[in-house]
Amino acid sequence: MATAEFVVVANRLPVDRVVTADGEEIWRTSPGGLVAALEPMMHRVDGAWVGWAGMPDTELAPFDADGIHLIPVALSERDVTEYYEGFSNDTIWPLYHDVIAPPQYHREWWEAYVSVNLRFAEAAAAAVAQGGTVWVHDYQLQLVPEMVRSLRSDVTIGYFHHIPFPSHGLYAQLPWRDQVLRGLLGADVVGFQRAQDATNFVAAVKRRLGFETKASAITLPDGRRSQARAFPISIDTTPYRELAQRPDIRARAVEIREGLGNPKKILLGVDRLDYTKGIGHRIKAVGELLDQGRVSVEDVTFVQVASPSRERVDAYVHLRDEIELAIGRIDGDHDTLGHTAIRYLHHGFPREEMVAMYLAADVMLVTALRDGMNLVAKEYVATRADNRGVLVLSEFTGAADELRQAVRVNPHDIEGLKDAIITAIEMPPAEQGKRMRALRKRVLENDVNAWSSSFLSALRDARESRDAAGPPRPRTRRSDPSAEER
Ligand code: GDG
Repeated sequence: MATAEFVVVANRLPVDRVVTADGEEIWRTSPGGLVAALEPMMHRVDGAWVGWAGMPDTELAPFDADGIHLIPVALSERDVTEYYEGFSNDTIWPLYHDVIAPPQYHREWWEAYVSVNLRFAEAAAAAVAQGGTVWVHDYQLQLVPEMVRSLRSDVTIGYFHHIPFPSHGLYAQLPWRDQVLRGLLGADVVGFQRAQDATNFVAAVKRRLGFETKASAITLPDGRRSQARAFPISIDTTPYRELAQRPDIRARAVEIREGLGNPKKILLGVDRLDYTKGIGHRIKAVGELLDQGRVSVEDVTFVQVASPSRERVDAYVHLRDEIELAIGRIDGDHDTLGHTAIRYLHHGFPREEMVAMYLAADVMLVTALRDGMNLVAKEYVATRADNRGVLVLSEFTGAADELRQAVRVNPHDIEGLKDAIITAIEMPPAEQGKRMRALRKRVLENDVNAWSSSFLSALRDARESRDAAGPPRPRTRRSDPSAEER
């Protein structure tokens, strides 16, 4: 029965099924950027979440977990291969991250993407109450906004894109480029991380579909309007601030330092093991600093947490081999029995342990080659109530638009990256404090609640202006190529 006033649609439900030590099967909140961003809001509003439970070939009835009504969408093993690992993670992901890895274009992957998107759209359309709101998330579901609209013209639809939207020169490669734009334009508000992403989208719409655009506003041929704007995502700062104050976690940070042989400086990287994150560039820079004697293994330890990700996609299998070979060589050349140059951890950690690592880290290295936002940068800042520590931040992250007082780097420039690492290692405490205070002000004031409130308020405005304008009226313009196509 369609009763939910507010429906979130995302590829994954915000839970994982785990078996406890005593054999009991329970649902546990799963890690990841999107869940971290939406979980606090879902606890506040009376809504439903449509998504995949993470297990292929499993039909599940809707259920409640932690006060959230969850509506599972079933995916077959083949759907996972073609829609998720294929089209989402091996076509769209590399294309939208500036073709850092070559995107694979396969027609059968596209067909799977269309049919799975329709399944999500049907589940959302069945769940949402009359006149309710549907908020669709991310690049796996770009066709869902238009599909929901065609099934339920009474609802307000928002879409938020967590990853970059590329310039037209790259976007134009996509064989299904016009269909994807039309899919997104089903939303009343299309949200992006950075102003540049929104600009790229509006330019693609104008160029490919010939629709009328004015700044962030797009007018469709039926007279309906869609807004494309930036809403930079953030984190729920409360758990990070609270965990960072806990005596046991502070003690754990000291223990981590001791376990590393009490180096003078600890450098830290925390990423999913993904080729967009620039882990290889970071390792190369640290390796060269050691080779050149600009840092010593006794004084500086680099800890790299690389949580396992997309392990069945070829590009990720190769990346893991490359990273592990590079680290093995550097460690082999520089380690002593008491000190490790690069401590590499290829597994996930509980949030408590992550916070202890953030507290132990003198320098946080975020060197992504392209990243929608990068929440790790914001998490590090949120934990540093001591106003110590230095954030080295790639210009190619969404976070760089906001976190201006970080040490900014172009990760492709290895010499520049090495100099930035040295600057961070040597930064006097007063300078660290000045920068960290400004970074903390920004992150604490613009948290995930501010993000979701501003997106939802834009959706409310869109609904009000739609109601005021009345039902859409078709507009035929000779110059509209979409009209010719129809
Ligand atoms: C996508 C976009 C955008 C990582 N390892 C562990 C762990 N994590 C947590 C981090 C952070 C999250 O996962 C990763 O978020 P990021 O933003 O850094 O990156 P993506 O996963 O690529 O996220 C990105 C984001 O969506 C949100 O819109 O910012 O640009 O690519 O929260 O802390 N958490 C725990 N253990 C780990 O080992 N507990």
